[in-house]
Amino acid sequence: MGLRFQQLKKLWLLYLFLLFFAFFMFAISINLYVSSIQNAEVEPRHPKPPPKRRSLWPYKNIVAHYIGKGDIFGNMTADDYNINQFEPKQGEGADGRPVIIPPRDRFRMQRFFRLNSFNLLASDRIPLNRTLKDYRTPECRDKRYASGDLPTTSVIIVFHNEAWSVLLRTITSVINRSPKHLLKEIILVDDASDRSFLKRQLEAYIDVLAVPTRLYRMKERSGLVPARLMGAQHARGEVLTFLDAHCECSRGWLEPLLARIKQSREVVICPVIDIISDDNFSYTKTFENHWGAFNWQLSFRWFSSDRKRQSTPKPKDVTMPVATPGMAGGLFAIDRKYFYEMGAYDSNMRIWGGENVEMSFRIWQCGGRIEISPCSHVGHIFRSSTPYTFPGGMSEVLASNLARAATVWMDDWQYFVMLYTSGLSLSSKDKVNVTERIALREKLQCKPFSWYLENIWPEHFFPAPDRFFGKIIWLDGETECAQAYSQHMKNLPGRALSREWKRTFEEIESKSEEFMSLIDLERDKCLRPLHDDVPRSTLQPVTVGDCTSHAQSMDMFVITPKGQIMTNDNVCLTYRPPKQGSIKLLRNRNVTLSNIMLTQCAVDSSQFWTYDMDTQQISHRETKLCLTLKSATNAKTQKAEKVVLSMECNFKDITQKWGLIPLPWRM
Ligand code: UD2
Ligand code: MN
Repeated sequence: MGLRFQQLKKLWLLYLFLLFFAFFMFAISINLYVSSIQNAEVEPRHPKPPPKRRSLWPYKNIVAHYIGKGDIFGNMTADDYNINQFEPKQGEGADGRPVIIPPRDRFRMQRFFRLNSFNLLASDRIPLNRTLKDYRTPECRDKRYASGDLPTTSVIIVFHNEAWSVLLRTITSVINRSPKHLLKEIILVDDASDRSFLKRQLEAYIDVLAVPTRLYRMKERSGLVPARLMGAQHARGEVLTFLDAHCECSRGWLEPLLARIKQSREVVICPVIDIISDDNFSYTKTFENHWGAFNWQLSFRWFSSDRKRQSTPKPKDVTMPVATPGMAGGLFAIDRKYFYEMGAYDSNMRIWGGENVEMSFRIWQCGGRIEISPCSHVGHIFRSSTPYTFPGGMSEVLASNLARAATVWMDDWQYFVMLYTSGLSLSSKDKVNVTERIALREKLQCKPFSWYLENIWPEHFFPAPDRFFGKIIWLDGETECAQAYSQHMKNLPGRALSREWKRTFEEIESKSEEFMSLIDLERDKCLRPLHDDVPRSTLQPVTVGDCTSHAQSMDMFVITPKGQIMTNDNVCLTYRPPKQGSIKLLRNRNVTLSNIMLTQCAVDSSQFWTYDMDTQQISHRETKLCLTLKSATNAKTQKAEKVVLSMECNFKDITQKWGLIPLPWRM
């Protein structure tokens, strides 16, 4: 009897153990599955400005972000979308602090993250009126605005399937942190959401708010442009202030915007966009001196080189706005009548993307200004993937929006964008009908795109008539291209001039067809970053590799008449000697530590180069060292790789010979 009981007990224990083990494995596999979907395919997306903290390099100022594609919701059910789990906890997220999800909820947290591409559980714990710090500088805090004199505003918020707590926290922050007499109304436009809590429940909620709040609904999913246009139509404030549906306005955000428009109605004014973490909802202040522009594919980018502020009696008044060539797009204020005089928006832009490019070019080229006010701080949740569907296909929609902007506003440069942006081609132009927008450009007598580049964005890294644009190939002496190129350059008359960029550009231009026809993308070796996928913010070593397009177009270069060698995203070829110790290391061990890097452009002697047509060498102007191709061992992988360094020049050295092969960029 005793024996049987013992056996039974063992069996039971075994059974329990197996049960537990099976459950454990199940949990792990689900976890892995969830995270694998979250890291699904990616594509370029809107960047967030760098937070205000010490960075490793002075140039660490661009943060790229990516869009997720494909099956967004996986195994979520309608109940999951429609349930509203908002349950605020006193003091949670106060002063913009992060929210920590208790371990028992981690699984649910991951699951619900995918609904909005942010941590919904974290948001659902934070009260709608959580406190934030005062993120303004002392100078901004001290500034007084004749508040009685400022124009009134309608705040317009469009949304598609926004989370309840996030949308309502946006609205609450607008109400609580705007002077009541300036806030005429809040206008919500629902771009055909299907979440059930955004129906009657939302209507009932906004009915009793302290500020008149109206809700309009799009009949069918259209995109943020048609939705904002609908909101603007119903607005009665003198100024339209647009916000994304996942923002938090901080103290004193509104007055500086309205004051600037009061001063000049032709200014489109943006706040500084701070970062609300998509992960824990902490609020992080960003730099005040940021400004924006676009890369070769017209994606918005932040930059931080110094720019002049609006002139004032006081020199260097840090409360004055900074002019910005581009706007991020989501957060800005504009005089209502001026908005319409300037052509509102291109109403044929669908879903998402491109409208900020179009508006940036249009406002500047047609006589207005775009500025960022350092005294106005609004937080925005930057996400690393898009949580909603893209009717019409993400790349198709984006391509069409961008083609519209480029065709209307970019003159010669439209071809450049269409040639070198994936999803676009020269025929993209024929697929869009922009007659009305071109008529608008004529009516407003807008300036050409060249004027915009030269005057509004002189730091730009696009090709231009007085610049070289193309590939820099290594003349290994063997390929047909290398031989023909060297032969041609050697036989030039007037060698005295052979080191002037202008003269070089003319020579290359005159031979462009011939050089272009010679290049063999398979065999020739092009100058390019050592890694394909490195983030734009770091220093990248340089190598030579195959000439077929680099993922970020960084195998193509623009050279300015002053000798800066630039590539996409404001990245420049830079002489940067490694620290003393590392030079020794370099000599002894032959590892990948180069004194040549690709990093953020700056007007700095480390970034000026000379080309000698006679010897086909590229040398750093200050140190007179020549670009040289060397084999080195990667310190980490121990693999041999080719790295570009700068070394003593020797005109016989075949590893120092470079050819400039132009590429077409305009018709
Ligand atoms: C940025 C802008 C955004 C817009 C976009 C380019 C900021 C902080 N955000 O991307 O405002 O200019 O670049 O188009 O500058 N929405 C709809 N219907 C849609 C898609 C979006 O109503 O079909 C709403 C959405 O709910 C949100 C707003 O439009 O409130 C902007 O969308 P987003 O947050 O996905 O854009 P974001 O911040 O990545
Ligand atoms: Mn947004």
